[in-house]
This record gives sequence, C-alpha cells and structure tokens, in this order.
Amino acid sequence: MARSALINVMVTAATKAGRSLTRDFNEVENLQISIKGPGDFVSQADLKAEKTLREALNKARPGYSFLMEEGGLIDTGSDHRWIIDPLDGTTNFLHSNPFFAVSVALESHGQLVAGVIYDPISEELFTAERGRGAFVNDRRMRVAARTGFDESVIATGIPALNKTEHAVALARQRDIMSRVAGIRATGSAALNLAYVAAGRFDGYYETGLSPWDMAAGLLIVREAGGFVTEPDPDASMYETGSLVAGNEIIHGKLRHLLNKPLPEALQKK
Ligand code: 2AM
Ligand code: CA
Repeated sequence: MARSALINVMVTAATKAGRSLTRDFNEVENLQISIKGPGDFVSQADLKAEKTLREALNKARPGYSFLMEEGGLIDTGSDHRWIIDPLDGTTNFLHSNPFFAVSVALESHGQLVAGVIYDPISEELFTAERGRGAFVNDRRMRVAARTGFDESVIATGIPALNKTEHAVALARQRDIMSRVAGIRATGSAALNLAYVAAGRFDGYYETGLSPWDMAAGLLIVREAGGFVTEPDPDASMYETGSLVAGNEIIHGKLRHLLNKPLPEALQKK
C-alpha cells in the first residue's frame, strides 16, 4: 500500500533519528567497561535524536506544536501537535540491549491521527493513520485472535524500585502471571504496543507512563483492531499513565483483573 504524504514525513524523521541512535548504540557497547559508564553519552544520544526529529518534522510541517520527552511542550497555538519520544527503552539502550524505538505521533484538533514507531535495530517500521489500518514494513497488521487467557503472552513493565507503585505492580503481576502462558518485561512501552498490534503479544499493561510513551502506539493498536484504555473506565490514560491493551477479549480480561480490589495493606488510605 502506498504511504500517505503525512506518513512519509513521519517515517523520514523517525528513520533519520533511528540512524543516529544506531550509530551511538554501537559506541555504547564500548563504554560499558569504562568506570564512568555510558550514562552521559546516552543522554547526549537521546538529545541528538530528539533534535533530529524536531528539525525534520518542523521543516516538513512548519509551525506545529511539540510535546517531547526531553524538550517538554512547545505550544505554538497550532491545531496540530507532534508527540515524540526520540528514545523509548532508554534503560535497554544504556545497557546495550537492542530493544528500543523512536516514537512519533500527530494529534490534530486533540485527536490522534497518525503514529510511527521505528525500531532501528530490527529495521521494523510500525505505522498507522486514523481509519486506514496499521502496518509493519507496509504489511497490514492485526492484533492476535487468541482468546484463551491461559495461552496468552502478556507484556508489562516493572516500575523503578523507588516507586510507590512497586508493591501494587507486584501484587497485580502475581495474580496475572498465575493465569497466563508468560509475562514479558521488555523495557519499551512503544514496542510493547507495536508488538500487540502485530499479534506478537496478546496483551500489555503498565503504569507510570507518559503521553510520549503511548501516543503512537495507542493509534497503532486501535488501527490493528485492538483495544487500549485506562484500566479504570472513568480515568484518562494520559492523566494517570496507566494502560491496558489487547484484543477485545484479552483486554477485557486483563482490565477486569487490574480492577480487582487489592490486599488491604496496599489499598490507598
Ligand atoms: P523511556 O525508555 O523513554 O524512559 C519501561 O517500562 C517503559 O516505561 C519505557 O517505555 C520507558 O520510557 C517508560 N518510562 C516512563 N517513565 C519512566 C521512568 N521514570 N523510569 C523508567 N521508565 C519510564
Ligand atoms: Ca519513553
């Protein structure tokens, strides 16, 4: 299927940023053995990729607003806003684990209209436009048809140790892991969503996310026929940072489990 002009703009920007990340990723391996480690170098790689994205997008579509992981919000008053994460999966990148991605979404009049997630290591490009379906390297994607919860593989994220949600996340994970075929914590929210869209994960849930971690992936999963929501039907994903994804059945089942009352010690007072 021919790509639209908009998707072409986003793909050009994401692959340019991805090439910059790949070059730096090769360097990170050498820095693992240095005393200081690769931390500062990775921050620079992240900033450089964001600058590349910003410049490419702004050149093709001047004047749009930006919401960026590193640069924050640049509000130009435009009806269009790019939501970008130059390096999703930073911890993987820092540790030379080849599982990270560039994520670019476009919101117009408050609605997600296009999303691109690019994994520069596998060179997989996940794209979607509102109402036009989702694609991986230009092949149509659909979420998995699997409905047996006990056969499903579910992605999740483990919150950083110092976070209060840690105990809650473990309680949820203990409950869910006893009912499914496997749990995967990959370290990239964007790729988790892309993999749900591609039918590689049957479901995904995570807390503590930011809008740029999810924006492109939300549209890609929905355009692949999947469901993504806040676990609480009355809450907004962008506000709470929690989401649950899958096909209709797996999404419903996961959402039900995530809404079960917690042990008393973990309940908010
Ligand atoms: P990042 O790599 O861009 O930081 C890991 O489970 C997922 O959570 C990644 O997509 C990661 O994005 C995201 N995330 C968001 N906030 C985070 C934080 N404070 N610490 C670690 N990961 C975070
Ligand atoms: Ca991120």
